[in-house]
Amino acid sequence: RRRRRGGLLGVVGLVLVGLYWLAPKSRRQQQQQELLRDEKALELQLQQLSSVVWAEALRERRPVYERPQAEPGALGELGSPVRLELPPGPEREREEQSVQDHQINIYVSDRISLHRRLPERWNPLCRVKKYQFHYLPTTSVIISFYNEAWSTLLRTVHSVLETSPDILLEEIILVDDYSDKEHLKKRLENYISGLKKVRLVRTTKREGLVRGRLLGASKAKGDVLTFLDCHCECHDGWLEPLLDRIKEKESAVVCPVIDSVEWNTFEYLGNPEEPQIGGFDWRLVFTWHAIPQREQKQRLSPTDVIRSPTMAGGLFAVDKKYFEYLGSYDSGMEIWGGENLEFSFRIWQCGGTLEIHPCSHVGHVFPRQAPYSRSKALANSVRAAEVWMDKYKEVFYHRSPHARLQAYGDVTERRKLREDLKCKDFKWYLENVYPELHVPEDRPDSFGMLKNKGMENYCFDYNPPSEHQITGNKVILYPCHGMGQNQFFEYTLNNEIRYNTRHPEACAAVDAGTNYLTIYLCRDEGQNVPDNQKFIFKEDGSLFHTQTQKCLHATANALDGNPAPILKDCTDSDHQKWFFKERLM
Ligand code: UD2
Ligand code: MN
Repeated sequence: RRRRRGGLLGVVGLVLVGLYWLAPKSRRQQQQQELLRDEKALELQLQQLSSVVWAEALRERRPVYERPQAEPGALGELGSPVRLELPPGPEREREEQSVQDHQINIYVSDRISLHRRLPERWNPLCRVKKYQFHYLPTTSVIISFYNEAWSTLLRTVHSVLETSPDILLEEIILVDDYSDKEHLKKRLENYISGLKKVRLVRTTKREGLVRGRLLGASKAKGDVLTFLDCHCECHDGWLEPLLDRIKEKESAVVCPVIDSVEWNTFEYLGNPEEPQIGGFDWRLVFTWHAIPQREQKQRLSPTDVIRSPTMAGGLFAVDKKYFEYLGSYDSGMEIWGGENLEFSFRIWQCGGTLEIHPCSHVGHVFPRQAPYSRSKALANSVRAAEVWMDKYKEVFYHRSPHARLQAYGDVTERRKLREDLKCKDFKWYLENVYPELHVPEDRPDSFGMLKNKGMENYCFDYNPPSEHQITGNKVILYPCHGMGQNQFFEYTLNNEIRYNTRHPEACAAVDAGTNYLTIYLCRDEGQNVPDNQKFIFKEDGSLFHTQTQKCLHATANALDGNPAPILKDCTDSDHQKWFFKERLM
C-alpha cells in the first residue's frame, strides 16, 4: 500500500514536471501558479505519507545524541509558554533579578529542560525533502558568547547535538569572549568534557563577536562554517537544507529562518508561512520585509531558497574556503553591530548570493533590551559605509550627522580587498539586489533639521509610536538637537515632507478637519502624491499646503500646549518662514 501511494505520487509529480516544461514560455507564470496550487493538494497526501518517509529519514540522519524523553508535565515542552506567576517574595525577586541581569527571563529558562522538543514550524513540504547525507559537506558550528546564562547556552549546545545528523556535524566550537561569570569557567569545562564533539576556546581579552567568531573559525575542521548565537534552539532538520544548498552552490551564504523565542516565557513563536527577508534603513539599521513579488516569481516551490538583500547576522552557514576568499570578517569591528550589513553588502557585491532557506528553522531569544553596551555599533557601521557604499554613504551620514565625527580606524585593507576581488559597486547592489529600497534625493538645503525663523532653535520633530510602527503620531516642534533621527526630514521634488530615517518611509499629511501634521506612509513609487501630503516650499520660505491653501505656522501653544507646525492663513510672519539645516553649527 505504501509503495502504491509512492508510485501514484511519482506519476503525479512526473506529469506536473512534464506539463511545466512543455508549456510555452509566455505561459510559464500561469503554470508556476498552478504548480503551487497542485502542491497544496499534494501536501495533504504528503502529510499521510510523510510519517513513513520521516521515520526512514530519521534512521539515516541519526543525530549525535538522541533527545531524551520529556518528563511528564515538563515546563515549556513543544515550545509552550511558561508563566510562573510567582507571588511576591524571594522567588519572585530572583526571577526579576534574572531579567535585570540578562534581559531574558533566565529564572524561567532554568526551569525548562535543556532537551525540550520544539513544535513543528516548517512548511510540511520540507519534511519530505530527501538529502544525500553521504555526499553533503560537514560543518563546524561556531558559537561565540559573552557572559551568557548557563541554561540558554547549554540548551543551544544540546539542541545542536540532538538535531544535527552525526555524519554532518564535525564539531561545535564554543568561543568564550572573555566572560567574567563563574559558571562559564571550570564548571563549563567540566560539563562539556562529557559531551562528544564539543570544544571550548577562550579569548584572552574581550574581542567582540567578530573576532570571537574568527577565532572559532580559525580552529574549525568542517567544510562549512555554521554560526549561531549562544541562545538558540534548532528545529528538527535545520542543518541539512543549509549544507545541501551550499553543496549545490558554493558561493551561497545561507541563513535559516529565525523563529523567535519569547524572552519572558520561552514560548517558541515561529510559523510555517513564508518567512521574511532582510533589508536596512538609511541609518544602517537592519529591517525585516515581506518577500517581494520579483523574488516570488523566481521561486517554483515554497521549499526553494529566498534571496535576501541582507542578513540579521547571527545565524548562517558558509563554505569555509569561500568565507576566507571573501575576506571572512572585518576584524576592525568591535563588540556588536554593523558586521551583518558589511558582510551582506560584500557577499552580493563580490559575486556571492545571500539566501534564506525556508526549510531550516532556528529559534533565537530576542532579549527585552540590549544586555550589554553596544556603543561600538556606530563606528562599525561607518566602516561598512566607508568601504562598500561609495557616494551613498552620504545618505547615511545625512541621517546620522554624528557618524561623521566617529573615529573608525583604518579601512585601507578592506578597500584593497574590494579591489582585489573586483567587487561591484553599491549602485549595482541597490538596483539589482534591493530595488525596493527608496534612495532619497537629499538635494542641497532640502534635508536635515527643518527650522523656523520666528521660533529660533525649534525644529520639526516626530516620535513614532514604536520601533515597529512609524505612522499615526503628530509632528511637533522641539528644541533642535542636531542628531538627525527624530528631527530628520526631507523635502522632495514630489512636494512631500518626508520623515525618512527609517523604513518604511513616512510623510507629513493633514487630515481633513484638522490643522496639524500627522505622519502617514508615503505613496508608493510611481503613484501620485495624495493632495493632503502636498506642500509647496516657496522662495520666501513658506510651506504652502495646496489642498487647504494654508501655510505652516510655528505655533507655541499648539498641541496640548506644546509647540507644533499648524496650518494658518498665509501671512509674511517669520513664523511661516522655514529652512533646512544639516548640522547644528
Ligand atoms: C543580532 C544578531 C547577532 C549579531 C548582531 C549584530 C541574530 C539573531 N543576532 O544581534 O548575531 O549579528 O545582530 O552585531 O541575527 N557576543 C560576543 N562578544 C561580544 C558581544 C556578543 O561573543 O562582545 C556574542 C553573544 O554572546 C551572542 C552573539 O555574539 O552569542 C551575538 O550577540 P547578541 O545575541 O547580543 O546579538 P543580537 O542577537 O542582539
Ligand atoms: Mn542574539
